[in-house]
Amino acid sequence: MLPIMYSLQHCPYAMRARLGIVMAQQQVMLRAVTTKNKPEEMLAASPKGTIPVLVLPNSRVIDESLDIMIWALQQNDPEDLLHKDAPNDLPAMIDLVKRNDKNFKPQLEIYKKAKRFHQKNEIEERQKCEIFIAELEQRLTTKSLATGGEYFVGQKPGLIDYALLPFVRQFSRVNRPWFIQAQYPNLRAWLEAHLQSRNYAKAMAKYPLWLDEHEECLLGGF
Ligand SMILES: N[C@@H](CCC(=O)N[C@@H](CS)C(=O)NCC(=O)O)C(=O)O
Repeated sequence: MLPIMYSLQHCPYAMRARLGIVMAQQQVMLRAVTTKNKPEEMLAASPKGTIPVLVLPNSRVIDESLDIMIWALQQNDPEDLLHKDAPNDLPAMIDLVKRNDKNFKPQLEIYKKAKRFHQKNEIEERQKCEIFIAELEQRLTTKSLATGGEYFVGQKPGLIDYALLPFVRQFSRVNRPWFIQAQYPNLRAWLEAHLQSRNYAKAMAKYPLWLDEHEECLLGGF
């Protein structure tokens, strides 16, 4: 029996969880849902009603996207995204993900809204987002000079890349003409490389809605 994962196509948290599953080469049965029509089965497993939700065959429920990633990579981590030989890296990665979720993501929502409704505060709200974006750019640049590689934490790519990818992508798409010429060349190159990768394509494969067709589909595995 495979784990079941409730997922939402463009939700950045669900994207993060799917990326974790793909990078860990795990297999789950994916149930594509919408926020307007959450399945009873999902709410019974996780009454707080956020997506993604992973239900393991032993009935354990994991309903935080970062925890789903960590669970998947603890099963199998072929690219050592948990950096097992550098014990300080995982706490540093988790800390950065938490700052993304707690500070950057809410500010990103304000920026998106300002742009969508042509509010006067678009630039001001974008600049608040840029505090985090500039930190990411700086991390890539510093690492690049020191080690010849471009990493957020430690000496190689990690869980952090996949945990932040959907959010940086959202930011880049709010005002694309601006982002393309903004002073974040390393972050732009990092983003482009990921968006063109096979793993990203796998994690973004489209599934029919589970409620409509009661059809669940396999995600991950090789
Ligand atoms: N902290 C949660 C956040 C997940 C989350 O907020 N997902 C959104 C969709 S992108 C959601 O389910 N919102 C509830 C709703 O819209 O009803 C996680 O990391 O999994």
